[in-house]
Amino acid sequence: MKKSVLSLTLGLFAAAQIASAGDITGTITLKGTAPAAKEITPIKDDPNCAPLYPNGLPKTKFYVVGANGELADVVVSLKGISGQSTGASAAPVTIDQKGALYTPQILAIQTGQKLIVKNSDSFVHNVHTKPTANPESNQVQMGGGPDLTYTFDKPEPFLKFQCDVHPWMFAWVSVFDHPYFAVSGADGKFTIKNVPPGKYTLEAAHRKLGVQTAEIEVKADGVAQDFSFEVK
Ligand SMILES: [Cu+2]
Repeated sequence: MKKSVLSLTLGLFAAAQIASAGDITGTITLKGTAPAAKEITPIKDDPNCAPLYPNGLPKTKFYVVGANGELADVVVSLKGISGQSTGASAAPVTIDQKGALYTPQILAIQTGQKLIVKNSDSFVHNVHTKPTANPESNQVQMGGGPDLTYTFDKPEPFLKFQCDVHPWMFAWVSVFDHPYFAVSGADGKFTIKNVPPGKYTLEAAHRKLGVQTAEIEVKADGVAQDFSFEVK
């Protein structure tokens, strides 16, 4: 009796191992030299913001590239999947407004997932979304005021957030109706976890450098796929 329970347990364990999903990992690089980041000069004329930067103005972050071409802020996702959002039960994601900048500037969430927008500054921001598939919204948020919470019902790439008070403040939020996406980090690396084995089209999207795709097959132990973007 004990033996059969043990073998059943081992059998279930083996089945779980075989059915287990794999990770998609890779590194994104940039060939060529990205346009140089520019100082956000309007900050020096803003009485609230200028005092925050006594030692030099912050710069634009349209291209975040490492010393060896590692490219951050690329949104990597599986294409052709829909209706698999787990956003309602996923942990909320946060954007902070600090120093009159949005951090992070590029992020990705699921439909139905909470996106919390904080104002860590002592002055007012006006959070204005400019979606293409979801309803637009426009909300004043006082300095240190209560968080704003957003959810989006429809998938869309690079949904734009901007501040109407500080016209240099932007963030872009890609919304997916499935959990299979990631944003590359400062090291250019990304990991999409727990993808069921199968053949997929993998998309890598950079807001300025466009979109690339690759045909991949995810095995039980995952798959690696790199992307290389080029400055034209
Ligand atoms: Cu603002």
